[in-house]
Order: sequence, then C-alpha cells, then structure tokens
Amino acid sequence: MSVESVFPQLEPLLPRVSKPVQYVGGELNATVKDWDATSVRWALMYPDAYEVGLPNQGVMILYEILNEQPDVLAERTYAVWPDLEALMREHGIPQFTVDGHRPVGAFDLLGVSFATELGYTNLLGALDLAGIPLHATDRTDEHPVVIAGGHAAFNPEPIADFLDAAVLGDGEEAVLEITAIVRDWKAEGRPGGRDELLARLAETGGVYVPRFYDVEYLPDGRIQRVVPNRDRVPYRVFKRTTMDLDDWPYPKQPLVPLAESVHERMSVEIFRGCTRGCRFCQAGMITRPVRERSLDGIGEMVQKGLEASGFEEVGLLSLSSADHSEIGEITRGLADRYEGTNTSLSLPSTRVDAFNVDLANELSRNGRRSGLTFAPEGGSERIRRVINKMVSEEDLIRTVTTAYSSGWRQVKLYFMCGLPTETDEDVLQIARMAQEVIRAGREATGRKDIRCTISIGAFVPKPHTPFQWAAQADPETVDNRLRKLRAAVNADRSLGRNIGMRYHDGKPSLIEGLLSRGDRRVGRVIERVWRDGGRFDGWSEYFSFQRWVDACAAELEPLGVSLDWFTTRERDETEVLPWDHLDSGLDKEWLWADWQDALDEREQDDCRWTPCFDCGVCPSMGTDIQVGPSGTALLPITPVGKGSPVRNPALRS
Ligand code: B12
Ligand code: SF4
Repeated sequence: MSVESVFPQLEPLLPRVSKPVQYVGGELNATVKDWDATSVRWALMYPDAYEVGLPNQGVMILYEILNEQPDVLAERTYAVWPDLEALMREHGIPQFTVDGHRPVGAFDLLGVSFATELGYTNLLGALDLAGIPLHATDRTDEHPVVIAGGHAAFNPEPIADFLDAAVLGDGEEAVLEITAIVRDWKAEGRPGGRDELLARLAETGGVYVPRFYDVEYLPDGRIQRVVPNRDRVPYRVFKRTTMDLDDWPYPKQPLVPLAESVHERMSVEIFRGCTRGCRFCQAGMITRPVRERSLDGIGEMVQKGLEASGFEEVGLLSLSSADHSEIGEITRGLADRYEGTNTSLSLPSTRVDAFNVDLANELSRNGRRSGLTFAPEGGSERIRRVINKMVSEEDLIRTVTTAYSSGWRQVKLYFMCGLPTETDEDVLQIARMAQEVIRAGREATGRKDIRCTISIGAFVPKPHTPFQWAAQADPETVDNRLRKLRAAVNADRSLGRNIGMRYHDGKPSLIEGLLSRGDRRVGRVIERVWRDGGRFDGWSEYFSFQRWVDACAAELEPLGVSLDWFTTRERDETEVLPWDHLDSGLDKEWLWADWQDALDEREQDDCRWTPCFDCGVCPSMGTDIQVGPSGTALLPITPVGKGSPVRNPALRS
C-alpha cells in the first residue's frame, strides 16, 4: 500500500519555524524512490539537527548503498527542532523523512546512527513523534524495527529498552545482510511475526537484540551476569568489519546540504582504524585493525565525488590522517592535480610532528595558512605517558616552530582534563606549554601577532578502552583545575594575551559518562529526562544538568545505585561490565594489562611499525593490519586547472 507524503500538512507550518529549509529535502544527490516498487524500506536517522546530521558520513554511506539496491528504498530523517516539534504535535504530523516526507512509522526499519551518546533523548523524541512505542517490547509487526549503529552502539545498554537491535562496527555489509533477512521474512508472509524476524537477525551473531538477553544483578548493584534467554542466540555478539575499503568507495555521490551545515565540504575516508593506542580513545580501539584505502582508490573518490557534488573543498578523513603509509604521495598527488583550481584540500590531522606541517604546507600551496591543530592531549610528560600519547615537549616546540615559520599564524592545541591519575600540576603544565609555544613562535618569526588557542575537554571514560575501569573526575574537580589553569595562563600578561582558552564546564561530560558506561537501568533516567522536556542534550542551550541529576535521583537511587556510582566509581578487574557480552575484538585481559601499564606510566608502541602486542583484534577476527605501500599507481597528476584531466589507466571506471 502506498504511503502519502506529509508535505502538504507540513508546508504551511514551515514559515513559522527557524531554518525551514532544513525540512524540505531535495538536496543534490538525494534519492526518492517509488514506494510500491520496493520491498524493503529503511528510514535512516542521525539524531541531531539537520546541520549536524546531514554531513554525517555513516548515514550518507548507508543511504547510498541501500538505494543502489533496486528493490530497496532508504530515506533520511533528522531530529526536528523544538519549535517544529510543538507544531507537529499540535497538527498531528508524524516524524517524517526529508526525502519523500513519508512518515517514519511506515518504514520496515529505522536505523539510527549514534556518534555520541548525547543523542539518546532525541531518539525518544523521534520515536514518539513517529507513533512508534518507546519500549521495543510494546511494538507490533506494524512498527519498524529500530536498529542502532555508530560508535555509541558498542554499549547500547542504556537505550536497550528502546531498541529492537544494535549493530557494532561497520555498516556497509551489515545493512545489506539485514535487508536480505527482512526481505525473505516479508516474502515468506512474515512467519512468526516480529519475534521470529528478530531471532533471525540475532542468529547471525552480528546483530544484538537486547530483549534476548537477561541481565542479573548482585545485591551491591553490580551486574552478576548477562545471559541469552532463548536458543539460537549467541552468548557474545561480534562486531562487523569491512576489510577492503576499496570495494566500498562510498559516498560516491555526496549529499550537498541545502541549509548551512557543520561541514561544508566533501570528505574522503582514507583509512579506518587506528593502532596508536591512545588509552582514552574509544574510536581508536573499536575500529581496529587499520585498513587503508589505496592511493588510486582515494584519487578516484576525490575526482568522482567532486564531479558529482560541486564541492570546492575535500577533507581527507580518518582518525589520524597523517598516519596513512602513503600520505606523502596522496597529498603531493592531490596538490599537483588540483593546483590552480578552486578546489582546496585539507587534512584534519592532529598528530604532533613536523612531517604533519609539511603535509599541511603541501595542501595549502596556493591557499591561506590560517590555523593548524595539534593534539598533545595531556599537559605534562607524565600524564602523556599515562594516556599513551607519546609526544615530548621538544616534539611539540619543534612542530609549532616549523608551523609558524612556514607562515601559519594560529596554532590550536587540544587537551583533556580529568584524566586518570591527573593532579593540578599536570593541568597547569598546559599553561607553561602554551607560553613556550608563543615564545618559540615569536622567536622563529620575529612577529608579535601569532596566536595559540588551547581547547580543553573533560575526559569521559569509554567502554572497550583501557580506561573503562577508571573513575571519572567529578565536575567540581575539573572546573577547579580549569580555573587554576586560566589564572596560570593570564599570570604572564605579555604571553597570555596571545593565548586563547576554550573549555566547557565538566557537567555535560558527567552525563556523557553516565550514558557511556551505563547499563539498562539508565534507560529509565533517559526516559524521565525526555518526558521532563530534555532533548538536544549536545547543545548547551538545551542541556540541563539539574534535569539529569533529578532524574538520576528519582530513578536510580531506589535501585541502590546513583549518578556517582556509574561515573566517579572505579571498577575492579572482576566486575562484569555492561558491555562484556558485546565483542569489539579486543581482549579484556589485554585491556586490563594496558590499564595497569597506564597506572605505572608505561607506554605502548603502535603495532603498525612494531611487533604485535596481542590486543586480540586480529586473531579474533581472522584479519590483519593492512598498510601500504599498495604498489598501485600514483594519482593522476595532470593539474586539472591546466588542461583536461588525464585519466589514470589504473583507475577503475
Ligand atoms: C567528522 C567528525 C565530526 C564532524 C561531523 C559530525 C557528523 N555529523 O558526521 C563534527 C565536527 C561536527 C563532529 C562533531 C562531534 N564529534 Co565527531 N567526528 C568526526 C570524525 C572525524 C569522522 C566521523 C566519520 O565520518 N566517520 C566515518 C564514518 C563512515 O563512520 P561512522 O559514522 O561511524 O559510520 C559507520 C559505522 O559506525 C556504521 N554505522 C553508523 N551508523 C549506523 C547505523 C546503523 C543502523 C548501522 C547498521 C550501522 C551504522 O556504518 C558506517 C559505515 O561503516 C570522527 C572520527 C572518525 N574518524 O570516525 C569523530 C567522532 C565520531 N566524533 C566524536 C565526538 C566526540 C564528537 C563531538 C561529541 C565532539 C564535541 N565534543 O562536540 C561532536 C558531536 C556532534 C554531534 N552532535 O553528533 C568522537 C565520538 C567518540 C565516541 N563515541 O566516544 C569521534 C569518534 C572522534 C574521537 N576520536 O573521539 N565530529
Ligand atoms: S592484534 Fe596485534 S597487530 Fe592486530 S591490532 Fe592488535 S596489536 Fe595490532
């Protein structure tokens, strides 16, 4: 049965809301298919505003892969701002997709991409607006299967009650496999209803269906065990890994936003995974092993993506872009190719070394050299050993000196506060470091107008990292240290006026900590916060710490646990963690050993260049680290601006 667009009801309301263009769809490279000509239909959601969600690569990739299937339809939906939400409720308009303006409740699947946990209340808002029961167990065969993906899905327990399923890891192949299962089940006449469909998904071992697992607790509030409550369901659910990125050159047709968005450029992911081993970094841990895209694969994606989108800027995306084994060839090849054109290139790398500056210089040959970003993450050498960020102060000074001498005027340094074992002194070292940077820059350039901005975020311990057992610092400690740091920066006026300082207070991070390491009991808190008006928790203007504190008191304390219990409490080795049945490939014993090494201030090398240190990922997944040199041809080097591009015969058509 065909599904009507809600646009006729929506359109008259749009002049009454802010940024109405975000709801109209029709972006370049968007797809609207005939509903009746397809057999499996996905609504894909990024649970934040359009301006943040549209550039999301994960959603863009899955949208395109699904729409390439002739009998599959995928449309996008984003969180609507509270002004439109109120009007939609008043006029009975359901959560809709921006492509066909179809009601989300009519789709077979609702796939939600969580890059951050602060989007959880927006999930509830969308479900409610869509008319989908909040609790998965209240849904019938008529409702979409709600599936979470993205990095936060590595511990979906806090939202387990609201999800039918979650997928850990890469989605490229997973969404096609899920589609096939749904297609068959529908074609067979939906045997066994929703329950059978979920069982078929769970049976694959790579789709987690929370309702098929029972959580038992100890009297002291800790988890005793998590066990499957039916046959056919595995004890542990494994993560998905797309091994050959060259086989999945998506997005081929990047979406071009209609309204202003956070990323007005095209991104090409040059590799996935990271083995640097920063102990705080969940993304680095859960996306192992390293898988590089080949040189010609990257060249082809850049060329075709630019042709398809008309973007004038390309970002070479990854967790640490300067670490691609052929990054020199990539930047040189692309800089040659686009020299003299309007296309600018950027490398969002934060690695602290002079080579990184060389790469940035190469990419900005014709452009303005405004700012470069580096991430030492910790202020003292000691704390950098704890977090395994092997950067010496000399490295940093040498790197920024090279940057200032090459014409860069602004250097931005990222740090964290509240790290395990941290003292005031570790944080105060950030001020000294920034002052040294300004001194070195002035000396190297002879100029007074150079700037250094220090940007500081509160550390949040994350699942599947060596810091998953750590006590999170309370917001008062973080805020106090940052106050002292500000005073130390300003203590020397002549240097301090060239140093900018940006930080957020520690309160939102404590809530992020609750949502990151929480278990199923935290679901009640999320629901209460949402019912009390909580949404867009990633936005300071909407976030209310008090609302979360009150909801924790009401929902957790009767159960004998609390906000502090979930956040500022250190866990011991024997504790069953809420995500232990979700397999990221990392060996828990290795993670614990690495946590002990952190406490002993012992560093760990990068296994790309040194022997394997047995984190567990490669053997458990039957895979290997994949780094170049790829042996493939260089990128086509005829500059586009000086004649028509010569196609490299090595490029696939
Ligand atoms: C570009 C980027 C941004 C951009 C754009 C964000 C956007 N809308 O895409 C900006 C600058 C805005 C940004 C902001 C933030 N970011 Co950011 N960002 C990135 C970055 C560099 C790339 C993301 C990316 O495109 N990855 C590649 C795509 C292909 O991967 P993916 O989205 O995970 O999708 C794959 C799978 O997860 C899966 N999948 C995803 N969704 C779904 C859904 C379903 C149903 C299924 C089956 C599968 C599936 O399939 C996809 C293909 O394999 C990553 C680091 C990285 N390299 O991943 C950090 C990263 C995602 N960001 C991060 C953070 C913390 C933030 C902020 C919270 C920072 C802040 N304090 O403000 C905000 C949050 C913004 C928001 N509200 O969402 C962290 C998340 C860490 C975590 N979960 O603990 C990361 C990992 C960086 C890091 N190392 O810490 N970010
Ligand atoms: S198993 Fe060894 S080679 Fe593979 S990611 Fe872990 S440490 Fe590196």
